[in-house]
Amino acid sequence: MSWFTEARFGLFLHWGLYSLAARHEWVKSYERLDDEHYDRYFRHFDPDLYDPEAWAEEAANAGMRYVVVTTKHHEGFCLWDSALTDYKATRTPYGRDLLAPLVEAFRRRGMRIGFYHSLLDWHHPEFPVDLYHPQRDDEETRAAPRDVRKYADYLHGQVRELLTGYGPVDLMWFDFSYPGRGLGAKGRDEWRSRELFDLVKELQPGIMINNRLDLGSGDFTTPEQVMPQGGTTGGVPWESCQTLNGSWGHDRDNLDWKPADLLIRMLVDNVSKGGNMLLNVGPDGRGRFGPRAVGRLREIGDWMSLHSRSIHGAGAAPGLTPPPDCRYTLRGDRLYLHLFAWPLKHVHLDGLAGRVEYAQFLHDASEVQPLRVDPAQPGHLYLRGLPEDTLTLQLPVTRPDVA
Ligand code: JFZ
Repeated sequence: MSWFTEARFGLFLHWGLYSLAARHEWVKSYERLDDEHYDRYFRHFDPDLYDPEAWAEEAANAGMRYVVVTTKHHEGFCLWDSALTDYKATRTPYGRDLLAPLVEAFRRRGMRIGFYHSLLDWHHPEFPVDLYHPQRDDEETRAAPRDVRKYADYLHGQVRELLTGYGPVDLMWFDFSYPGRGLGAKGRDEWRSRELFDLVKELQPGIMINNRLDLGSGDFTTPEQVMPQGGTTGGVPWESCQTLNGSWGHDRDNLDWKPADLLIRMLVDNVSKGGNMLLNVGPDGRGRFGPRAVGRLREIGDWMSLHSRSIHGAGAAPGLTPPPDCRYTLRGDRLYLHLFAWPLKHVHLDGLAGRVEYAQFLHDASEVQPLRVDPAQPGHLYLRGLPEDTLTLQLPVTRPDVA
């Protein structure tokens, strides 16, 4: 599983019928759309511009090393040609399997493959109504009780298909459990999580499974849209999943886009705490990433082309505290200092005096000289009195890596 902590940066893909509604992947639940209404997205699903090679290229250029794709989200629609349902891409106007070409394209780029699979299913007739379900508790549902065991059989059967039909799968991302949360609560008993976990490991012995099966931490944990403080997962690998704009599915009118420099700082912050970042793109109904997503991926890629050595294979620097607005990442014996804000002329590094052989900027390999306090120089008066173990580096007034 060392590939996972080596990779540090992955692409999350949320793509399904909700991409046509283009107002959040929870639209069916939020707006309580019934099956008949929601069916319009199924009947009009035809992503004619779908080009997984182009997606894989954008991801690779951004420095991403793995992909996690929604094989099925809560709406129940399947991107692959499942034998267990007709609610799948092959029965839409598009008429073809979407998953196999995606897996091939990303594999060809050397990327690891992850499958997101929703435990919730708002389409399956045996999935018991619960507080999230678009069809809430009513006379009709009480008259025709649903059998969660039958749904779990379907769930296990589909996972078997996914893990036998697409070659090696590196990661399984189940979503999500809500045990003991009122009407229709679901967790390990309903999903038969232990049995499912064992099935996954039997079919793909090398696979990593996330922590949302209600079985404890899993092989890795998945804090969502927050920045963990680090050191809090007790040594379990972790990955924070993040959106570009607060929504996972394509969300046309959303204007809450994070700028690329923030996304880069988020990535650095994750790695400095020993975690991964899984950054989401919600492709649109024609199968495109959209200009705002592409713009950000390319800006991240520009940065990664010069700085990926501080990300891939890097992690936290135990025992070292960076200056304010800075982060450390450590890779072997190389320590990387990330300056989120540019200080005036000097940066003071506690505890590093005598421990650094040589310092340079990463983007152009130019030397960064340490400051040696010269008692004869009046300007240095103000720098005296720094702790003995502090290493002070001299910086240009202007950040050198920008035009
Ligand atoms: C879930 C999904 O509902 C959502 O649509 C998206 O796919 C996201 C990646 O995962 O959302 C969750 C799941 C779990 C929690 C919060 C949001 N949680 O445990 O707090």
